[in-house]
Amino acid sequence: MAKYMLVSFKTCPWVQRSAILLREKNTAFEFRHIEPDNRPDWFLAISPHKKVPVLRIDDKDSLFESSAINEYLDEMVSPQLHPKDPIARAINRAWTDYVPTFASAVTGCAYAATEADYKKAIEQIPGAFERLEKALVTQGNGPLFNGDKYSLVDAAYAPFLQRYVFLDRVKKLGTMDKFPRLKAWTETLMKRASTHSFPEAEFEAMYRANLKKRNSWLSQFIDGARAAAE
Ligand SMILES: N[C@@H](CCC(=O)N[C@@H](CS)C(=O)NCC(=O)O)C(=O)O
Repeated sequence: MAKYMLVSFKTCPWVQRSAILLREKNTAFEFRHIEPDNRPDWFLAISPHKKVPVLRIDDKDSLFESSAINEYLDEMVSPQLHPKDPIARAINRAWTDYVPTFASAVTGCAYAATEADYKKAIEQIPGAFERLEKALVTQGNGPLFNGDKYSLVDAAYAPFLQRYVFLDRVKKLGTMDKFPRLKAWTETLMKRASTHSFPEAEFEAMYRANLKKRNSWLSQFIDGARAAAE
């Protein structure tokens, strides 16, 4: 069994995707958290873009980019979660490739500096949700992306669906209520132990602290809003 170290910033959603996969595969790993503002030289030497995640294997090889890491882990560690059927696999891969666009549509409002920018940012959310809702309906009845079997697509979206839930608690958006399959999928993933790298209330508090520090328009609402995971 290989020795894995996952290099991380505590609240990074891209790291979380790989941590989720390692947990889904019951694979032991060292979770090494570093500070974004103080990236050590040993990390800079193994991360070509200076980004997390990096998966260090047997103190020898270093992989970067969460999708590449997750595909590698899926090839190396059973059970294989990517579908065996080539068509299903290509469709899964295509939906995983949509995550960066989905993530910026759904969490972009957290970075808006003014109320006008916030309003413009939240206009992006229904379109992104609708695309995913249609994909979920095409895929079947859930509760996961491919039905009963957990997949790389579930691991890829879980961190971003979780952040939408956090943002909705800071200032009510309510957009997900209009997309029942997406809502059910999100609830399933939020309940799943593998989604969580930290106790839920602790993690939501970390997320809120980052949002507050960012001083975006949304930051002003944090103190008044209750975190449901508390
Ligand atoms: N496409 C990358 C994104 C990774 C990423 O953006 N990581 C952020 C932290 S959440 C990072 O390391 N940012 C540091 C930087 O941009 O300098 C992946 O999927 O791994």
